[in-house]
Amino acid sequence: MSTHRTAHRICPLCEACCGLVLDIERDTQGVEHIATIRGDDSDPFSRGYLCPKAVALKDLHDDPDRLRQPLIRRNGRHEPATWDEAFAEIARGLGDVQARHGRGAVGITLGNPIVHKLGLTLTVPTLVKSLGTKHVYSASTLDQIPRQLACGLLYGHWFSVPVPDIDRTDWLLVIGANPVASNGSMWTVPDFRGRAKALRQRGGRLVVIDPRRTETAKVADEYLPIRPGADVFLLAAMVHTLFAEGLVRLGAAASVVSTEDVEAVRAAVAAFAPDVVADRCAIPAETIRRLARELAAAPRAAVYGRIGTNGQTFGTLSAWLIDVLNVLTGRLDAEGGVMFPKAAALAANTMGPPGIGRGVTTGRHHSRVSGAPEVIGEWPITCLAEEIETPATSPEQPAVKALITVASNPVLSAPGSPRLAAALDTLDFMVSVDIYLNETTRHADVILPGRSPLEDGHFDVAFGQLSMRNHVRYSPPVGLADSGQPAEWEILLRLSEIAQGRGPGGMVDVAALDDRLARQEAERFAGDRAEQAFAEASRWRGPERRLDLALRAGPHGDDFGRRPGGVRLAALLDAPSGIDLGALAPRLPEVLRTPSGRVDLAPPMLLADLPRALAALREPAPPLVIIGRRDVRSNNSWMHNLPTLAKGPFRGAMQVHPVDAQRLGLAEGASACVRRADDAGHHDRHITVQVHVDDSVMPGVVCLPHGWGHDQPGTRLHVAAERPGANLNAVLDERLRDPLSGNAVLSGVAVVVEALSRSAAHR
Ligand SMILES: Nc1nc2c(c(=O)[nH]1)N[C@H]1C(S)=C(S)[C@@H](COP(=O)(O)OP(=O)(O)OC[C@H]3O[C@@H](n4cnc5c(=O)[nH]c(N)nc54)[C@H](O)[C@@H]3O)O[C@H]1N2
Ligand SMILES: Nc1nc2c(c(=O)[nH]1)N[C@H]1C(S)=C(S)[C@@H](COP(=O)(O)OP(=O)(O)OC[C@H]3O[C@@H](n4cnc5c(=O)[nH]c(N)nc54)[C@H](O)[C@@H]3O)O[C@H]1N2
Ligand code: SF4
Ligand SMILES: [Mo]
Repeated sequence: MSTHRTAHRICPLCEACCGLVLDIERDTQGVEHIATIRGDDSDPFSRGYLCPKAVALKDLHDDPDRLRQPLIRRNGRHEPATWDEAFAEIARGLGDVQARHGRGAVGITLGNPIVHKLGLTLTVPTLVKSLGTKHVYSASTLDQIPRQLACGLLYGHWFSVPVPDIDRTDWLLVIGANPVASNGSMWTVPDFRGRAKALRQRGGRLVVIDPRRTETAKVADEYLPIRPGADVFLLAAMVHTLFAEGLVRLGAAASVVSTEDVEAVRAAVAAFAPDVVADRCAIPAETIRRLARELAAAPRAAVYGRIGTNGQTFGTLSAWLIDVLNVLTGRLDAEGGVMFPKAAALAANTMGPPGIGRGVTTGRHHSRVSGAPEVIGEWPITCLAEEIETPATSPEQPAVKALITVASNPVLSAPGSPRLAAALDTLDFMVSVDIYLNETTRHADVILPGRSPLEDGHFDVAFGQLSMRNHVRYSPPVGLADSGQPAEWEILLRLSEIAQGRGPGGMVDVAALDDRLARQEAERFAGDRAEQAFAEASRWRGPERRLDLALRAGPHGDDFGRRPGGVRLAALLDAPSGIDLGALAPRLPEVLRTPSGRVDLAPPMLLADLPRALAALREPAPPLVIIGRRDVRSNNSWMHNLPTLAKGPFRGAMQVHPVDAQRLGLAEGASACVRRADDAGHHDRHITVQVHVDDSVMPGVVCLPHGWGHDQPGTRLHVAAERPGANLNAVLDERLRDPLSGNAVLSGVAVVVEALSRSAAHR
């Protein structure tokens, strides 16, 4: 007879961080497998919500293509190897590059799943430090770095990002985000749809601004199409209206925003009157003025923008203007406005002296070829290809000769991917810490597979800092059959020892290194109680031990016994659905870490970028541009191999407005060639797409999701390869960036589309 048990699990697949309950069945042979996955109704944060991806955790755990053993490339083929062989090969390959080109010649790329895995989150910094390289690249520069830069300048830390207090607001503007499909980003908000419905039921209003009538737009009171890339103009014009109509009212922020800064903002947007920007935005001036008035008049209101506003050449300016709107209408730090979460562990804005700090700086060094400034210690990932291709002219500034990729797939996720793929083939050595043999890792000499997320404990370090309600949750390993693979934190510690020249992996004493790191953490967090704190935390190892120390030292922690009843890891084990810590509460001025101790509303770096926007405003908008999209059954580049999600209609088609379809001779299901408008002769940059005629995109805009293109030779993604789709980033231009943050331009790039067939070439 089979028996059942349940396991609680925070979903690691997106930023909503839903609490799940797994029903685990033990069959007559004594083998356990996942029977069902459902939302955890007792979870105080996600309240039972889940999306279709949660169920695919089972597919991921069971996926026969998911690597369980290291691979070493021999004679162009990836062959299974032992862990000792793999680490020995890495010690040889990396050591060789370091000896010949210097330590700085080893680059690293860091991908999105890192932030969803505790072991990776806590250990990646150790690996990066051990490399001693400036060649650090991550998905941040394809994503949220403009938002982090704007918030860093205003509030003093990269991770002090206010989020809409959705459950108490009356008016919410969502611009360049589609939380019904993406489930929220830089804003951990499970069940956005349900919360939006509740907002409307209590008489509130949801407005969506997007070039596509998205799933979120469909649940809104008002939808306004905007021409891609025009957000900076629209937002500046809304700020302009607040000043022009005397609607500025700082509210709670009045004591922390200087009059000089407010006046500097007024002057900075003077040229962006609604009548001036309306045509470029494709939004009437009177509508722009009305939006500003509604925002100012609502009892409680918030403006939220996400990747649609970040992935632009004015990404940082747009991110900043969103905060300016919130500040100038008294929404910052106010209930129902945008508020700062108070995370239970590891949030910089809960550590150190409150209310003041060092602030943020950028450009401490610049990339070798394009001269892009470092931001948060990184260069733009769209610079990686040129940094590999361009030979070094001095030993102080090495080219990338070896590369480590950690949970990153830039060959599909970064613009200019064919160029990057070609560059990867010229590396002297490449290692990937990844779970698949895919479009990027196929270039690696050695692949080290991380294990199934269900084998590890889970805690969200980043998303507690972005949550719409304060809470704390931890999931222990689910306890299915042991794969025998090392944990990823062990893999990364071995790599960091190898990078320091301390021998092949077999020789490295990972346990001793882990002890050392935890001891340092105990001293940092527990001070004179470090010895006891270390001993108590040592019932765990690795990330859990460090997490316990951080929780106890955190703002809700037990302060190592001084605050009985406070949070510690053992208490979380006793609360499998998590602990609610209440609605967001005001945090000004304590949350600030700016040198001034104020909200620096008018950072000179941003004011200096506005003339560039004004110049762009005078240029005509291109006739046809491409934008991206997300689908709830997909996640960036790597979930197309999971059968539960892959089945059903093809989700990688390019949407074309009927008017454009007619003009271009494109029929439903036909195939079309897409290339960049300015790209003469780069044949590898043409992609062939399947057309879907759809009036949800505005005329002049075509829409294709990123993360597809699973037709590369030498990969092992059997399900994904059946319907590979086309790689949007093969068409986008790696040279287009936001100069302040280094973020890639992912949207609004001019393209040419030509019909290839009148009927469906592929499904
Ligand atoms: N055109 C366009 N491009 C975009 C975007 C866009 O909107 N438009 N969005 C951008 C954004 S926001 C992001 S975040 C990036 C994401 O881009 P990346 O950071 O490259 O992340 P993914 O595409 O999610 O690929 C994740 C990689 O990690 C591996 N992986 C998955 N789980 C694990 C694990 O548990 N352990 C390990 N070690 N590896 C794992 C997968 O096999 C895959 O290789 O894409 C960006 N690219
Ligand atoms: N199902 C699913 N969920 C995901 C992901 C996924 O791939 N699939 N990825 C995760 C990741 S890594 C991230 S970063 C988040 C992103 O979360 P979101 O930012 O919500 O992501 P998108 O759904 O791409 O929404 C961006 C919106 O911007 C619009 N847009 C494009 N260009 C412009 C423009 O110029 N102006 C304006 N105003 N809008 C524009 C697009 O049409 C799109 O609707 O989602 C996360 N969640
Ligand atoms: S929305 Fe879906 S993928 Fe995201 S955390 Fe919840 S269940 Fe997981
Ligand atoms: Mo992202």
